[in-house]
Amino acid sequence: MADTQKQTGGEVLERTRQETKKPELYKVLLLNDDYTTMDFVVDVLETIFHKQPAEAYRIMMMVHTQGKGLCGVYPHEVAETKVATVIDLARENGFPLLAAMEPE
Ligand code: TYC
Repeated sequence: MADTQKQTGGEVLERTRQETKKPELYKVLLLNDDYTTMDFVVDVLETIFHKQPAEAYRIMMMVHTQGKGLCGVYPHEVAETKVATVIDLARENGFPLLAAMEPE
């Protein structure tokens, strides 16, 4: 018998646990540095995180002034891919920009 159901006389009494798990979510953050250009960070936020220009600029300035800023919240595998894509694109363009993920 499936462990999700209890039965008596062939009838289903109750479900004993949830069948669908909520995905664990992770924040993706950009970190400040002294060398990456502001324009490049805005471009990253628009292309990788699909932000509108004004929102991309706001997040970039948050990172610049506060040291880090939230780009989005994603399931684990998506967050990992975003971080890797940011770092790959930054290195291809000669910038030391860093991104990180942490549990929501
Ligand atoms: N501090 C950088 C500068 O003055 C700009 C910058 C913003 C860099 C955000 C990284 O995640 C960052 N050119």
